[in-house]
Amino acid sequence: MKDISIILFFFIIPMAFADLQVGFYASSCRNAESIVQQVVQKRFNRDKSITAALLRMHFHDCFVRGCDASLLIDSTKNTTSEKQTGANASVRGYDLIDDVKEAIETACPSTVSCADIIALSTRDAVALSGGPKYNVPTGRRDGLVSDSNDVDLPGPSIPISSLSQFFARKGITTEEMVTLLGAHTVGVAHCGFFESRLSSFRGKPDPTMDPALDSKLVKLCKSTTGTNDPSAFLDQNTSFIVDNEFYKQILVKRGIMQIDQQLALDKSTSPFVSNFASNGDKFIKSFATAIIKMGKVGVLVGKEGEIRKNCRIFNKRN
Ligand code: HEM
Ligand SMILES: *[C@@H]1O[C@H](CO)[C@@H](O)[C@H](O)[C@H]1NC(C)=O
Ligand SMILES: *[C@@H]1O[C@H](CO)[C@@H](O)[C@H](O)[C@H]1NC(C)=O
Ligand SMILES: CC(=O)N[C@H]1CO[C@H](CO)[C@@H](O)[C@@H]1O
Repeated sequence: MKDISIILFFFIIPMAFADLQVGFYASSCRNAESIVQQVVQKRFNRDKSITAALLRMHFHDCFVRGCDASLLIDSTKNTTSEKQTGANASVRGYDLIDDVKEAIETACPSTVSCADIIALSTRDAVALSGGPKYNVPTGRRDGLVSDSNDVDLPGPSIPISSLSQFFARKGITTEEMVTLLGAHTVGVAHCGFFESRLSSFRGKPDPTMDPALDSKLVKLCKSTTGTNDPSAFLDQNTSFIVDNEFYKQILVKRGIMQIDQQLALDKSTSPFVSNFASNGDKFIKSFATAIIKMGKVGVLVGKEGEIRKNCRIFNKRN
């Protein structure tokens, strides 16, 4: 009995807690991180919105089954994968991941996971956009399941208390949640996600929205048609820069989505918002720490999962 517990302790337990590590590919694929950086840089040069795309992709991947690239799997005739759901609708950047994967497979076949490619690409794009430069622990493995029924992400009108509970279930504190939502310092939201806040919809102004912003968004969303849903920058001032401007904007009622505006109003989150708004360096440092932590949620390591050859398709099994 004693022997068995010793065996369990030294072999099984360490496997279960096997952790990610910075430089995981240093010997197996020496250039992995520089290849990722080059492809991301190339894309960024012609499309600065790639940073927003990757941040959102990273979040949507990590908060369904864990950061296992399950989001990248395409649906088939028989299966509906994660990306094919309302919540994920409009997650973009899949083609950038394909480009990185192709470059990496050429250098080191079947070595670098798609899950790590998401984390590394996001890191590089954030740095290019004025955000923090940080080391990303790697060693994630790619998941073997992608099912649209697993997707249970909150919408933009969820109350803050429920939002905190949602993040707490993944081990993320309320302060870290406020930090992660600082990702809304880049990128856009389509009218469909904030229209219900507008005076045109409510018949009267929303007292939590700057009237000038309301007028601007009413005009924008008027042009909505069946297939065309216009979008607004989530950070109305420095829309392509990863900085603390998002927090300053919500303090002056210029948040686009309800969830963003509520961060500045709810007692449980407003102190963090004020703090980040007045301390840009603190936000930048905290954002790096929070993204690294998000990137560890529910990861597969060791011999779990697989290293996909094509990020959109599970490897063939015999
Ligand atoms: C549970 C909390 C969150 C909710 C309800 C939420 C909701 C949304 C919604 C509705 C959009 C607009 C999508 C569109 O119109 O295409 C959006 C965009 C975005 N979200 Fe969030 N979000 C949350 C948390 C996060 C987190 C944690 C991150 C990253 C760390 C993130 C990053 C982004 C980015 C960068 C965009 C812009 C995407 C683009 O330009 O394509 N969000 N979010
Ligand atoms: C789809 O489902 C059918 C019937 O269950 C099965 O015969 C077929 O092999 C499946 N195709 C794929 C691509 O999984
Ligand atoms: C926009 O951001 C810049 C740089 O952070 C700041 O100096 C300026 O006051 C901001 N303007 C508005 C209208 O918020
Ligand atoms: C990229 C992608 O597959 N998006 C899907 C998200 O969900 C909507 C609604 O279910 C689909 O129409 C999109 O194709």
